[in-house]
Amino acid sequence: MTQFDLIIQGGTIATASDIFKADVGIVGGRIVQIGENLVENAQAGDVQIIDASGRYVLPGGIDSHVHISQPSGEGIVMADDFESGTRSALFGGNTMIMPFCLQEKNGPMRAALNAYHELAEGNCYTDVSFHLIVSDPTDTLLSQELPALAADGYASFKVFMTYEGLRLNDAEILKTLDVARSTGATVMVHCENEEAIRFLIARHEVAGDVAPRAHASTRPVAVEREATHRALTLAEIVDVPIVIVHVSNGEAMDEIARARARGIKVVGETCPQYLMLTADDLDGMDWEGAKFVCSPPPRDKAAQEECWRGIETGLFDLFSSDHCPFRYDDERGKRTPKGLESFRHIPNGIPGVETRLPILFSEGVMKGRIDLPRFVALSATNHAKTYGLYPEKGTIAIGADADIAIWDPSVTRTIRHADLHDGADYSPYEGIEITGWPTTVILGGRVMISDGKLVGKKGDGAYRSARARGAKSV
Ligand code: DUC
Ligand code: ZN
Ligand code: ZN
Repeated sequence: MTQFDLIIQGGTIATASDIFKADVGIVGGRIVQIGENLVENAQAGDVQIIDASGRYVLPGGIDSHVHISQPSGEGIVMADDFESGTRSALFGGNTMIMPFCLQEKNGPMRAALNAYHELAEGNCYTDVSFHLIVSDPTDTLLSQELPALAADGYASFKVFMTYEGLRLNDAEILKTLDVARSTGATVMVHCENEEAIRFLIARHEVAGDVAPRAHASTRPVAVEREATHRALTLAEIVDVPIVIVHVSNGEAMDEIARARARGIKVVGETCPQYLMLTADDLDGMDWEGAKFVCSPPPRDKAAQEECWRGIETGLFDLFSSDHCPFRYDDERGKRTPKGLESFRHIPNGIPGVETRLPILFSEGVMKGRIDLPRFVALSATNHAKTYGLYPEKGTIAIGADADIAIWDPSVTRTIRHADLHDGADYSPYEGIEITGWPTTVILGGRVMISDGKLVGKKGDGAYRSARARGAKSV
């Protein structure tokens, strides 16, 4: 007989492969038993019991693409720090997020990482792990820092093909991919052709076309398709797996499918904005379109359907929020004075860490587009597998961390920013009707949200290191 700390009783469990009814027994923050009648067979004692009948017991969400407290240019401040960002994530059914640590130009990555750890330390409501944004691939970074960091569990790098001061050229991307190949790290790529964007921006500004809508017209599908093809080709040349992040349309998806057919290992990611928003949302009055400025931009209804097809068929492995929050009514956010003069200065990114999973559950599972195992794969399991956290994270199995979200499919809610918990002042998904919400969230065996109420504490979440590909779990 086992003395459990916590038993989740009578729920329907889903993993990325199965759905079954069983109880979950937890000891010391881990799942130790999955079976029938655990309460009846448990050793008497001080055990907490959660009745999950009528609800789904799912792995806590892992959002592997989130921006928190990231330096975003002069006079611009991100709306979330680790406290508000992880709190919001938790309310959205997540038990782990993976934000980005940005290397300063001419700066060592370690220094940026130490500063980032300091921001997170003691402030998190979920577990966190970090990706490293490579902005300055010096010889020292490539030959010494990144290999050492990958060995220390910082095993995913992000590179940008766009943005002044951030983008890498092809030679630099090749070198970074090569480090990933030798260290087993994973490279995430933001695919947009910077030269083409600059050309289009200049053309729009000359024509006086400077409102937020021009953000979408200067970053058309072709810009993303070309860069996606190029990134995949560079990975093919180096012979290393690659993650194509925030894919927004069918043409970029076709590039991924063709690359896979050539034998390239590609992980594809899409996000809620490409299922729920279109470029028309950038048309808002009084600069309100700025609320929807993100890159790549939302496309059209046909592209939304293509992205749904990728979700349904398995072309996409990851569904992430790309939460990158700026306040709207704020001169340090979307209404920065320079941004009011031209769309190209509007901070890029939208909030969504809390609404990612409710949107996928409601629009995907409840509307019959995907089943629960696919929801689990897209929301947690594949993130853990891609970034070296599986099987401790991302599944419900004996020995796994007891990171669990209990979903009530009968709850209906309308998304209102006033009800969310991030630091922004709007939601791009305001007014969308949702069916199903995570009502109880458990992190490492500790109940953090109970029937919709926060009962966990800041600091209950902690940094978790990942493993490079091929490294063994200890
Ligand atoms: N890319 C991201 O991944 N997030 C926000 C902004 C961007 O361009
Ligand atoms: Zn990006
Ligand atoms: Zn992002």
